[in-house]
Amino acid sequence: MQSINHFINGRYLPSASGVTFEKRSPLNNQLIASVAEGDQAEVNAAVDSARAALKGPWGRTGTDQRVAMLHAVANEITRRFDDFVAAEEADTGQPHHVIAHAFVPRGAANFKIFADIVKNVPTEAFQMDTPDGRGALNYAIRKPKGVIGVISPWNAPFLLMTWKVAPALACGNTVVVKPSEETPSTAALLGEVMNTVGVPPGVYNVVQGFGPEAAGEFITRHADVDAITFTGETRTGSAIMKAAADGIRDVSFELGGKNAGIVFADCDFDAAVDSIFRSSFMNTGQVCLGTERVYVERPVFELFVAALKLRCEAVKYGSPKDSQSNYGPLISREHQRKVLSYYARAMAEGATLVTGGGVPQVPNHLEQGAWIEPTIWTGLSESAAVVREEVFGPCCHMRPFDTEEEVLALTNDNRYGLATTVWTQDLSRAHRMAAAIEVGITWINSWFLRDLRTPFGGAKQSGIGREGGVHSLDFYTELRNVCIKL
Ligand code: NAD
Ligand code: 6OD
Repeated sequence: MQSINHFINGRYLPSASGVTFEKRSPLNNQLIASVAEGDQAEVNAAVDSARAALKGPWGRTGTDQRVAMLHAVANEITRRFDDFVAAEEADTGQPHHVIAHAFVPRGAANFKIFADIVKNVPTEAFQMDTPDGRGALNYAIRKPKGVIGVISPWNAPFLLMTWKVAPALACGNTVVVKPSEETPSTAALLGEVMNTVGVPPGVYNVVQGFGPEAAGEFITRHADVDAITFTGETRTGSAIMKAAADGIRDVSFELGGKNAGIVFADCDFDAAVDSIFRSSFMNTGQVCLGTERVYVERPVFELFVAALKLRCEAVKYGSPKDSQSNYGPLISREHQRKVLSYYARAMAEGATLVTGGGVPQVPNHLEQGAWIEPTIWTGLSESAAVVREEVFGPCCHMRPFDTEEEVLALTNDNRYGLATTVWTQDLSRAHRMAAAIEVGITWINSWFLRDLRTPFGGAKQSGIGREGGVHSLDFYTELRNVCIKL
């Protein structure tokens, strides 16, 4: 069994208290790691070391050198690709192809893209008139915000953590990261990479542990943390926002979603089935951008339901090491209980079960894992819990629609506003829909196609702020204006 420690000031350390917690495999519930459980002492040490690095070598590192170091981090992640894949597979149990093709490569890409953006993006300048006719020049400079608290979730741990850490470091900040208690491994492993490429101690710190009244909350409440970037549940975002109010600290939030997939009858049917299957069921439905509400134009509704059902019934449950498997478990038995309670609620509220709805038969050695069937319902009203609330599991409710206005109203009638996919060959309609849907990201005839230069974030209760491209610089730097009288 592995031991996973904090990474503070360039060193791996246990908790001062000696307290640890268990990390169990989602595949079979076996104990796979003992993880140091961080408390106020570890948070204080990590924040102090982050502050010292800012005042020390990191604060004196020029942009070129920082950019080169972050490229080296990306290259080292790529060199140690198999280690990161193995660590993420152990923590999440997700299929090898998802982790090796979608999630881990993004870790390296995050470091490269933000290093390049910081190097290449100019700041603004304005010349102005003055009464004496000599004028003045204004120009903006960017300064790191300071010590950034990074609180990240378990569903795509390495991708989501580096999506915050990379721009923070590229902008010259230091970070204190609290990975999810469910997925401690890749954040810990990244410390080795930082040491190998010579990132100074204290620039990247990791405190392992829990959220409320624990390491996560202590980071968000620490007076010397200058800003907090968080990905996770909307409810947690609300708690963190209250903590950040003390000291008026800035926040960037990527929160929950209840995303709609909208399928018009004129779409490329096979491509739409393929993509909606991925968006609803990839990563066992544990994707914030995933589709849990599917609206299909009536003429193709029955066909679409049947096609998606077939895809669900063909999944192969198994461990990442099994090359035949293409479908993993949920993150934990606790999350399995939550998702199953939604499955029961859907039936109690009168759903018609198209497929799934329970725990699948898996080989004996996996029986204790957090397995769950991909599930489709029809026939529920829009007020049903699984139509309104984020389940964060492999499930969707499907409903037919007749008009563009109707599906637009259904789509927007939700407190979340993260992402939508629209399937149609009619370009004018696609543009109309994209402009009217109240979300941060609309994909037309695609899903999860990510250009890291684009703004990413949620509308309504799906988030605050935008990250990605230059938008990340707006959060991770303080933009100052300098006005020179000429
Ligand atoms: P979560 O909110 O339970 O936990 C996220 C992180 O916050 C964990 O590290 C946890 O320990 C920590 N935490 C919990 N309470 C805290 C507190 N009071 N103070 C400080 N830290 C605290 O979320 P999760 O279950 O890990 O992740 C799933 C959720 O994340 C879903 O709602 C999903 O939609 C959302 N998510 C959103 C995006 C996005 O980009 N919008 C991306 C991925 C996941
Ligand atoms: O692609 C990204 O940058 C991103 N934040 C993806 C989020 C996935 C949610 O599960």
